[in-house]
Amino acid sequence: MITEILKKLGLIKDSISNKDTNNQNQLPILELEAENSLFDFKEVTLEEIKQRPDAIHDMFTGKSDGFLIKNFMKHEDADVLLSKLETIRKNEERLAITDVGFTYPMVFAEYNNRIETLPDDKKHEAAIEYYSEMEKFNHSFADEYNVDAHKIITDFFTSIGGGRTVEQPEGIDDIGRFPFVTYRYLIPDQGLMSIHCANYFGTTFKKAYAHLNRKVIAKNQMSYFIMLQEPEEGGELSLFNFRWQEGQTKVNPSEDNEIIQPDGSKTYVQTDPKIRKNKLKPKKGDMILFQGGNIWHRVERIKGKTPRITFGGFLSLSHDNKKIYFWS
Ligand SMILES: O=C(O)CCC(=O)C(=O)O
Repeated sequence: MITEILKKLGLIKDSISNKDTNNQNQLPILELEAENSLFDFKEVTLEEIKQRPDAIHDMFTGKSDGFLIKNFMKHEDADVLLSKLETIRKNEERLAITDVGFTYPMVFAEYNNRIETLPDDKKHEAAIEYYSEMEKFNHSFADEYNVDAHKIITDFFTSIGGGRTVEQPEGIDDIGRFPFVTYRYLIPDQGLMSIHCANYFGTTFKKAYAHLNRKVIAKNQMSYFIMLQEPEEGGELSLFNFRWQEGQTKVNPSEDNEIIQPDGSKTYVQTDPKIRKNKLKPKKGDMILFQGGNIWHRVERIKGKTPRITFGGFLSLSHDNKKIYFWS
């Protein structure tokens, strides 16, 4: 069930499909990396990005595409978060398990999709339970996880938030909050996140996004993630010189090659000679913050024995432009 939902959300794909071929009669993948940077994407230190006090708004409006922030998190803190995750994993504490790994806690869109399967008279109660629990997760994170990641990330987004306040969106009936983060664990030789962008999810899974849209301008939302554990090989973030257009879709969320255009024509990212990508390879402790709403992107398949583990979510502005919301 959870696997199906994550497949629907495109966070996982069938492990048997698309290893080294695309779906055009099994042609070899020709996907090419550009030699130059295709984006206004900067590698910066924490001090350097703080010289851009409205960096979040700049990404939202398209003035900038993103940043790789070196050494955002101390290795000791990343290790503490990893060891806590290991305990959670061993105890199998409500992991959102997929055929390529798991997320923890459950991402809001997945939870909302699960709620849709409940009888009508149970939906509201279940939503309230989720947002209340997630508010507790946010508040107790420092004590439970021994790293105040909630404050570290909030303070950082405040420093580049153009004077806006920074918080999590409120839940249904303003009860509880969205989770501020999720761990994303991808297992070796299977883990990948097939090509996606948040605007695609937002328009494809309207029900799951309905409440979020009331609070947040979800269109052109940004993504953030911190690399906690690098895989031996693969797992790069590929950004394609291919942007979201209203009406684009995929045959299913786990599709990794074919994008259906608004006029019904098809673009094959793996073989289209006009399409290029930049691959970004964050190191442990680095944060990537980018315009994941409209840049089609993929987390490349992992190789080797080490799982890839990231810690991240999404961010955008409130409708009155006074707040930055971040959630997962
Ligand atoms: O957590 C990650 O590594 C990838 C994040 C991503 O693809 C996204 O935020 O859309």
